[in-house]
Amino acid sequence: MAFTLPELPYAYDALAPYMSKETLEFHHDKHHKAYVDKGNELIAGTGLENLPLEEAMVAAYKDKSKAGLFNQLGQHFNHIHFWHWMKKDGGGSKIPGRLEAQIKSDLEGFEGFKKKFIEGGTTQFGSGWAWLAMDNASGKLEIMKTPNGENPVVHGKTALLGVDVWEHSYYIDYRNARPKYLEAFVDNLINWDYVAELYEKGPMKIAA
Ligand code: MN3
Repeated sequence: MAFTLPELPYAYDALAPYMSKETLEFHHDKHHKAYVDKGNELIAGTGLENLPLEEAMVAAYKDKSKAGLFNQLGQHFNHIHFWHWMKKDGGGSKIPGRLEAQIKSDLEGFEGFKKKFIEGGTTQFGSGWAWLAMDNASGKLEIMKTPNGENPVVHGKTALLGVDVWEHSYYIDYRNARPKYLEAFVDNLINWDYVAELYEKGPMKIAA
């Protein structure tokens, strides 16, 4: 079962001016496509070919000889969700009820979330991601940052929201101003309905 590049859930110009058509064309059509193509190439003959993406990704992460494969599968997973974590006229503090209540108790509300999430993305040195994650054991919400293609899933947590802080995600629109990109993401792009949908599903169980 080969991995395939999903289409964007909106038009290429839908997120402008916060994320331009040019950024989405490069990011989706070139970068995400390369992870899919390289992932399909590297997974051949590993015995992981027939697993669902999430299981193959965790298995590749645990096997250090498969670090190259993990990078592609991690990034494929991250980007599948990343496109849905944004929408036109998104962002801000209008968060669906139950999720809002837990953000209030675990992260000091929207303002606490925003501060920690932007701080996570800003201080991730080099390429990587910042996350709103749920710990699978405690159910608690937390902010994380990870390098390269890593994500909360490989650390036993559920990824509720992630922001790509690789330069390819913001350099065309914001140049080196990563904090400005992160602020625009939080204030104008987050698709809270999709975040809430993942939240309501609860901890992501991955067969080991
Ligand atoms: Mn990317």
